[in-house]
This record gives sequence, C-alpha cells and structure tokens, in this order.
Amino acid sequence: DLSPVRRALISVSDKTGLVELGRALEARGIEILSTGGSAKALREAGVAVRDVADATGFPEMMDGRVKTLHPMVHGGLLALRDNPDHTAAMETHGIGAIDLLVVNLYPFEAALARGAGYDEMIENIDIGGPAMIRAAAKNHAFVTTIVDVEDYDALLAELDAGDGATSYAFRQKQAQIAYARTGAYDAAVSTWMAEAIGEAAPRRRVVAGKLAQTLRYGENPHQQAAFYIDGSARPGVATAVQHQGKELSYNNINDTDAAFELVAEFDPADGPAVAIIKHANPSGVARGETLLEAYQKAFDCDRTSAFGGIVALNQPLDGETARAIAEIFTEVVIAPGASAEAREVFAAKKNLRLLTTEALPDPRAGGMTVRQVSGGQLFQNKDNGFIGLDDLKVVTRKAPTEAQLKDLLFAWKVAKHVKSNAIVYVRDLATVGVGAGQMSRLDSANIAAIKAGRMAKELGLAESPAIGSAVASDAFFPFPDGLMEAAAAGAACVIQPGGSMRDAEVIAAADEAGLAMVFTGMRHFRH
Ligand code: 93A
Repeated sequence: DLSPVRRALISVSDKTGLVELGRALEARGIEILSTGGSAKALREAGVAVRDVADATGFPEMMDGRVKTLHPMVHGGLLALRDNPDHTAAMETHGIGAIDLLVVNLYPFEAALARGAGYDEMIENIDIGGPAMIRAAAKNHAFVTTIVDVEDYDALLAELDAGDGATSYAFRQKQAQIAYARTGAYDAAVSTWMAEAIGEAAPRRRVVAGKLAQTLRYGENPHQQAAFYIDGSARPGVATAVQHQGKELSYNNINDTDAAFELVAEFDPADGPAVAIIKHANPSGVARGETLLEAYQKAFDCDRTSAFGGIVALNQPLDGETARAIAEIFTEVVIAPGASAEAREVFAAKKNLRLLTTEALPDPRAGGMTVRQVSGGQLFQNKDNGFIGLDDLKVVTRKAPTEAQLKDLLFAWKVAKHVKSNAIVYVRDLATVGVGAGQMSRLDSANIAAIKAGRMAKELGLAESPAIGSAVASDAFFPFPDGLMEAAAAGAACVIQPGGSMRDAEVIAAADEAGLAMVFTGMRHFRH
C-alpha cells in the first residue's frame, strides 16, 4: 500500500515552513509544481520549481481566480494509476501524475476575524484550493494531501519511513483531515453569509472546528472528550495562552469560559472586577477600588465554595492579588495579562493554571451559541442583551437611590450569567448571596438568603449582608412569593424583567414591603 511520491504540487497562502518543506522535498528527489506566490518564495530560496502555469499552458488569470482549475492539474490528481483507461488518457493528453498535494487555503477565517468588508470576504473565498484538496483526497488510494502546516514534519517522517513513499493509512488519515478542512472552510463561509444577509435561521447550517486538544476525559472520567476551536480570533479561553500548570480539563474549560464572559461584563474603565466560578455559576463577583479588594470581596461572598474555583479578572493580574489568590487552592486564573511579579508568585504553585489573553471578550459582540440535542442542534444568537440606566422603569412608589441603582445594575449583570432560576443579592457592588439553577424561583431566593446567612457566619458579621441589599431576578416573579422571600431576607430594592400576568400583584406586594423595584423589560434565562 506504499505510494511513491515523485511529483508534488504546492500552493499555500500561509507560507510558514514552505521553504523548509520545499528544500526537504527537493532533497528527496521530488519534482515541485507551484502557483505564483508559493513558486516565487521557493525560487527565491533556491528551490527548483516549475510553475503550474507552465504545466497547464495557461497563465494564472483573473486576479488569480483561475490558476489551478485545469485538467492538467485535476487529471494529475484524480487519475487512477492502476486503471488502463486513466493512464491512457494521461498519456494522450500529456498529463503528469501529481502524487502529493500541499495546499492551505486563502485566509477566509482570518479576514473574518479582522472584520473585513463584504467584497474582501468574497475575494478570500478560495475555489481552486478546495477543488484540488477534494480531488487529491478522493484519490487517496494514490495521492497524499496535506492541508495543515503542522503536518509537514509528519509528512517528511512518513516519506523517510517509506523510502520516498507514503502508506495508505497515512494518506487516508490526511484525506479525512482534508475533507474536514474544506468542510470547515465552507462552514465559515456560509455562517458569515447568513450573518451578512441577516438570515438568523438559514435552511441549512454547519458547525465546524479544529482540534485544539484531546482532553483526559469529559465531564466524568468514563467520558472521552476533546476541545475544538472555530478559528475565530475572539479573546477567550480558546485563544488564551497558558503559562503554567497542568492541562485544562473539560470542566475547567467550561468554567473558565463562564468566568471570563461574566467578568467581561464589567468595563475595566469603571475599575477592577473579579468573578469566582464553581460549576459554571459564580460563587462571588465584586468590584473594588483595587483588584485585590475586588478579589477579597468576591471571595468573601462564599469562602467555602471559592475553594477550587476559577478566578477571572477584568484587568491584568498584579502581584498583590496573585498572592491573595495563591492563599487558597484555585484551579485556574484568567486575565487580560499578568505582571512579571504576579507570574513569579504563581510560579511556585505547580497546580495553578494561569491563562492570559490580549483583551477581554466583548459582551456586546454578536455570534451564535450551539447546543446539541438528540438528532440535531439548537442555535441561537449569543445573549448580548444590555440594560443601562435609561432602560429601567421604576414601578413602585419608592424609587431606588443612586447607590441602589448601581447595585441593581451590578446584580443584573451577574444574574445574566447565573443558571436559571437565578436570584442574586448584592451590596456595595459585591454579591452577598447567589441562588442558582433551582426549579422554582422561590427556592433560588431562599438559597441565596441562606448563603448570605452563611457569609455572615464565615465573616463574623452581626447581621446578614442581605439586609439592605439589591436583588436581581433573571426572569419575572410569577407570584409575589419569591419577591416576599427576598424582602424577608432583607432586600431593599429589586431588579427584574417584569411582564408577568400578576405584575400588579407583585408590585403591590413590593409597595407593601417598602421595596423599590425597577423593570428591565429584558429576560436573561441561562440553562
Ligand atoms: O482564486 S482561487 O480560488 N483559484 C485557483 O485556481 C487557485 N488555485 C490555488 N485560488 C487558488 N489557489 C489558492 O492560492 C491556494 O489554495 C492557496 O491558498 C493560494 C496560493 O497562491 P500563491 O501560491 O500564489 O500564493
């Protein structure tokens, strides 16, 4: 099943490793055909190449739109070497066999990431490249297809092991990668187009990803798992740099994402903020005058749960905050940067993973979320809904004070990132009780109050920090009971979407309890 490689066609947009590959192929006696830019780079490095245009007898034309789309190329890729009809056709038409195809495509995904305009996106749709890849991969009985720069070394090792030939298993594996690449490429194009024409529910849709990491296991040790990335350069867990610590687990990645998306809600221009996440829900979130203060306030909300948590910061990690974080067992810290001092503090903590990004995620950015269900996928726009002061409607006799309004908006942002039903108590821009993921809103309100009570005990406070707090509910109170639970816990003001059939009843109960309440008109379910 060894297939000798005598002739290669190289056509790459990403020229990384090109010259080294060209030299290595040349040294193995392989003839190289190449397209304009790739040929030029090889020639300049002293590698002997033949232009594809020379082989086809046609110049590259129409701004490169037509360069390899020719029977001389596609015949050379597709011909079955053991079929007399095919070999006769090759002879009749003077078509030379192409045994190895090395292609990487026009950088459509990179153009997308930098926000290129419509016409530029169109020009970045590669036609000839995918056509060759699909042809070569179809003919993997004879032809080797390489689409990733990272596979060059494996190719050379394969050629050496096979004395200038590749094995069927290698060609088959590379063919699978090749079709995944063209599939992902067209997925990126069609997803971009759906968004460009404002089609939220296109009749057909595809998701695609590139393997970033095989994981030790999934949510549980008996589940296999892997992390795939979509190639967009969005700042976040997929593009973060890990400075130290062991490999992230499936749950780590999920929780780190939740933590960073949450903390990014808090504009660093308004000061530091810290979120600590456990099982995708915040155990505590706080703003502070300093990053250290924000961390301490977030930690204080639920010291018990913060153990083994994931900490996300909206500003680069500094030394003093790193020292405070290092005092307890923390799984992961993610921040838009870290000082040299902070990195030194963490260096001694072998199990702590430090991730940094260039920037914070943009909570107002668009995009889609996908969820797998039996037999299909659910798609929706990312919840990038934003509520500002001007969106709030005071519905009670009492209006919130300015300080209360700040706490209410803070609580609202946190509630958006808490699994429903979500109830969040906040005092002085720090959570003091979080009720998450209960089947009834009443239970969430109750649990949040219990947690506030535990916080008082942990910190040795004279009374529950929920007294005088602001409370957020991610969706409306269907009955007054949940609201009354919050009032009993000591909440002084409330933020919720409104829109229940019983709003009048709920407002009357709030007035009776002396609460100030605002409606947002927007709901933030998260399941
Ligand atoms: O515009 S194309 O779709 N038309 C083609 O016939 C064609 N053939 C190869 N783009 C085409 N390519 C692409 O050109 C390759 O996929 C590769 O990304 C790029 C390499 O061009 P150059 O060698 O000139 O830098």
